[in-house]
Amino acid sequence: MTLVVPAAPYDFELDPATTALIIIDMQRDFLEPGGFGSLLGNDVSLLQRTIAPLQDVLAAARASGMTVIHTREGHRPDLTDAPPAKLARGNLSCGIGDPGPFGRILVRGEHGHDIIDDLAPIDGEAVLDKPGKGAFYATDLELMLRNRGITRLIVTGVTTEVCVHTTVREGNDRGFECLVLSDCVGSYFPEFHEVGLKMIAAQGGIFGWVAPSTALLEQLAVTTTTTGAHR
Ligand code: C5J
Repeated sequence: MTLVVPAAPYDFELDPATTALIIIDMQRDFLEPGGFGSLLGNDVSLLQRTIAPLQDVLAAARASGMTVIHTREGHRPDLTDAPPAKLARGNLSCGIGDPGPFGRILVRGEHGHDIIDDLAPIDGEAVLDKPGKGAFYATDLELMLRNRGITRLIVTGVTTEVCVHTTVREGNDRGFECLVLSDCVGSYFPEFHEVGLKMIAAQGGIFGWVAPSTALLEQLAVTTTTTGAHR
């Protein structure tokens, strides 16, 4: 079943059976007060505004049978997968691997590294640990998507101009059609968020499409009420 979502720069067509919802890095250390993000002086409320719309999208995606993939940015406890340049960047007194308020910063298995309770994955949803900003770099994301016949991505999460943008660019170069939901992505820097979204849809959709979550939800509601879940 093809759904037509009004979007910029033009309608985005998708079939839930061949589309994946990608939820980027909705981790405690980025979103919760007192975590790594706020330790760096950021206002985490700018990211928290994405949670409620993303909960609605996640529920609708689950109901439609869409593939759901959650990502987490972080590293092995021995940091062997963290480039020295990434560890050194920023000259931080409390950076990656150091003990932080929610455990070691961006280290797998630590409380702060995990996904916030409001968007906790359920059985059957892949959780993809990524060492970089992009979800395709040094992960098996492309393999999972191709094996499932996925051609389109709904991209959500944080932060707009960093991990979301990098993932959209990586996906676009691999031939995936990406729709970014404007209210389900967020940045500590509102101006980067705004311009980041414009960059995606500019030039006829140079990296992809942008739409508010309501535009997708209205279409998904039609499928679930008329046909029930797809799979
Ligand atoms: C950052 C991310 N900003 N998930 N990570 O370092 O965007």
